[in-house]
Parts: sequence; structure tokens; C-alpha cells
Amino acid sequence: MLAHVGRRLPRRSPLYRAALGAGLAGALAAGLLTATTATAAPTPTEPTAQAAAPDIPLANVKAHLSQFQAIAQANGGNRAHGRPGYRASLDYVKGKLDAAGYTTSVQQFTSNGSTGYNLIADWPGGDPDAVVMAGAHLDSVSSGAGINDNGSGSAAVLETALAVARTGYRPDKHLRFAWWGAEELGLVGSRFYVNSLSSAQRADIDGYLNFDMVGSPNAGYFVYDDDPVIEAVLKDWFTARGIPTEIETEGDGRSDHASFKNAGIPVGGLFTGAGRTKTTAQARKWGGTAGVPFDRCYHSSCDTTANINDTALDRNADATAHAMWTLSSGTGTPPPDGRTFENTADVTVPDGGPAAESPITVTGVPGNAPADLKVGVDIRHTYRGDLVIDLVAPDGSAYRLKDSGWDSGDDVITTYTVDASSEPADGTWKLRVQDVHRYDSGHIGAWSLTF
Ligand code: DTR
Ligand code: CA
Ligand code: ZN
Ligand code: ZN
Repeated sequence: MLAHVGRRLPRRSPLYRAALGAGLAGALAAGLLTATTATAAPTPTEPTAQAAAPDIPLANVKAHLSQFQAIAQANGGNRAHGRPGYRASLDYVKGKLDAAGYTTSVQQFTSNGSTGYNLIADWPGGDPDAVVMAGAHLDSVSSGAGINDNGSGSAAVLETALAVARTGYRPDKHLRFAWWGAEELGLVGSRFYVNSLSSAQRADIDGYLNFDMVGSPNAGYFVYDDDPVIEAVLKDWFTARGIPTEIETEGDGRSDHASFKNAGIPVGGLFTGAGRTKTTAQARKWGGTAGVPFDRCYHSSCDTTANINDTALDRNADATAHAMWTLSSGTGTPPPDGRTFENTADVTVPDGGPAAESPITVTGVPGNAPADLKVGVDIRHTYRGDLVIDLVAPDGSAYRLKDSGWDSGDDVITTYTVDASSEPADGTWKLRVQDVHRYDSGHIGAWSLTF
């Protein structure tokens, strides 16, 4: 559901709920086949204050990829659902987690006539009513080892979980990690898991973060545009390092976060791209090659350890850890100082036609707007020189953000600063976009106001 009314980033969403650390919850997933009691976990101590996440060593992540590659090679060339390579992959991951002090459980299901398995790993401690989850599908397609899709996400999540154990991190909230079976058959494992939870167990999950393809060779940096709190925490990691990101627009329904989103659980995640080709504008900001897929080995036999961009994998693994530390600390990273309202509804901009408008209704902001009102825009267009962009205040006065001109670049993804101090903040603001020349078209993807 896309909001037409501006949404304020929840200042007290569940993800920020201060949750007191407590004893280990009975947080094992339902439908267990076996619950393995881990080797004694370190004695839970008082919840620590929010510690910064450690750097996730790229070498450790790549070592897991090498193991997945070896497992595929030893089991018919793949790690697909129903094949021995999948269960061998799960046993590898489970062994690492059991040794690190996790409480692991293997959930069994049937799909396509074959037995499938999910692996769930709970880190002892934290508020059982405030669970922060990270997950990745562990299965490959049958045509190959599936190292980027999705050994990369599986290894990044595994190494984040191991870093929690290595550092003895004791967050206020309860940490849970998961590796899904049969995603490639249609999100089967994750949907089975969510369906196996009671409504109370679902309500305990404050957020689910999904990592599916995070090391694409011709990488882009995409952040899922779902829960705004999770999105902000993930996006902030990249912004702090000067790495531009884009919202992931094709993700809805395309990976395991959909199973959680469909159950009303806040979701987010990261993605470096699959079969779509990288545009010129994207190559300019991210490097790599325009006109070439983000991962030209998507679902192919060449998706091996050679099909990984180390920089992308390293960055996404570090961002994964940052998000899990931040969202589980109980206090979390405070939301942006300002109050942000956004509208993520797509609005088509007629080619060479009348202006299109996208509204945001602002409520609860006293007084006038600031002299540095931030207007974030994400407009997708194949020739941005065609575009004239205005911010229209509730009283109808227009502030020119961008004129048309000779600029053949794609998209307008930026933040404008407007002196709107003469305008009352509350009311319905509009982003007005007109395409003044024929040929080349686009749409408003999202926009926001921060007061
Ligand atoms: N469905 C995933 C790959 C994929 C394609 N688009 C997205 C968007 C967001 C996450 C993942 C994907 C797969 O083949 O496993
Ligand atoms: Ca790193
Ligand atoms: Zn896939
Ligand atoms: Zn995948």
C-alpha cells in the first residue's frame, strides 16, 4: 500500500522501543524438527549500551563462499532445494553457529515432492517480545553453486551472527538469524516459517531484514523501500561513507522479506542487483559497466566464487552488522533530527504534457516551515533535461527546484534545500514535475519533506 498522505518516520516505532534485556525467551520457532542445545553460551550479562558494530572481515565472508562452492562441487554442482548440496550447506552454517553458542533449530517442510529445511538461530538473551531478525535464502538454483544468489547474503548474515558471538554483544532486544530453504521455488521456506508462527510470535518480531544478492559483480547499492526506520538505518550506513544508494523498486514480492511483509512485520534489506542492466547514470555514481547486468551470471552456472564484487560484499556485510546492532540496541539510532514525511507512490509524468503532482499532507509541525526545508526527490527519467520541478506550498506558492535544460543524464535523485520560512508547515504540499519536451519519459518514484 503506497501512502498518499505523508508518513512521519515513527519516532517510537517498535524498533526503537526500549526493551529491557531479559532471560532467553522461548523464542524457538514452532514446527521444530530438532532443537540443538548449543554449547554453553557466555553467561548473559547486563544488556550493554549500544555498541558500534564491528567491521565484518571480508576474508571471513569469502571463506564461507568458498565452502559453499566446495559443497556444490561435491554434490552435483548445486545447492538447490531437494538436492544434497542444500542440506550440506545448512549443516555447514549450523555447525558454525552451534560452536559459537547459538540455539539453533531446523524446521522441515515439503515442497515439490522434496523435503526442505529452514535453519533458525537464536542468540541467547534480549527481550523475547522484541525480536530483530536477519535472514537470507540458502538455496541455489539447480544450474549452479549460487554463490552470489544467494551465498553472498547467507555468508553476510552468518558472519554477522558470528561477530555477535565473538564480541559477546548483549543487546536489549532478542537477535534471531535465519537461512531459508526453497526461496527459488517461490519463497517457500520463509512463508512456511511465518505461517508456523502464532500471531503473538509474529507480533514479537519488530523487524525482518533480508539479504538476497549482496555481492553482484557489476554492483548497484539498493535499499529496500519498505519500513522507513529500517530503510533509514541501512541507508545511513552508506550515506556516512559517501556511497549513494537507490531504493529497490522491483523487490516487492521478489524475495523472502515478502513473507514477513505479508504478515504485517516491518521489513527492509539490501540488494546489489540481478539481471537488470546498469544504466549510464548508475555506472557514473557506482562504477562498473553501463549496459551490462548487475549480475550477468544470475541463475547461471557461472555464479561461482569468481562472480563476486569484493567491495560490494564487504560493504553490505558491514551494513548488515550496523543495522543489526543499531536496531537491537533498544534505543537505536535516533531518527533523523527533523520530522520527515514521505510519499512513495509512483506518479507518471506525461511525456511533453501537463505537469504531474504528488501530494504530502503534513500534520503536527507547529509554526512555519524552516529556512532549510529539505526536499528529497527520487524521479526516474531517461532525459532529466526535459524536467521542470517545483515545490508547491499549501497556499499554492511555487518554489522552483529545477529548470529544464541540456542534460541527457537519467533520473533526478537528490535533496533540495528550500527557504520556506514564510509558509505554515502544516497542510498539503505538492511536488510538481513537468516534462516539457517530447520523447523520453519517466515517473516520480518517491519524495519527502524533512522539517
Ligand atoms: N528473487 C531473487 C533475486 C531478486 C530479483 N529481484 C530482487 C529484488 C530484491 C531482492 C532479490 C531480488 C532470487 O532470484 O533469489
Ligand atoms: Ca568490512
Ligand atoms: Zn535466485
Ligand atoms: Zn536470491
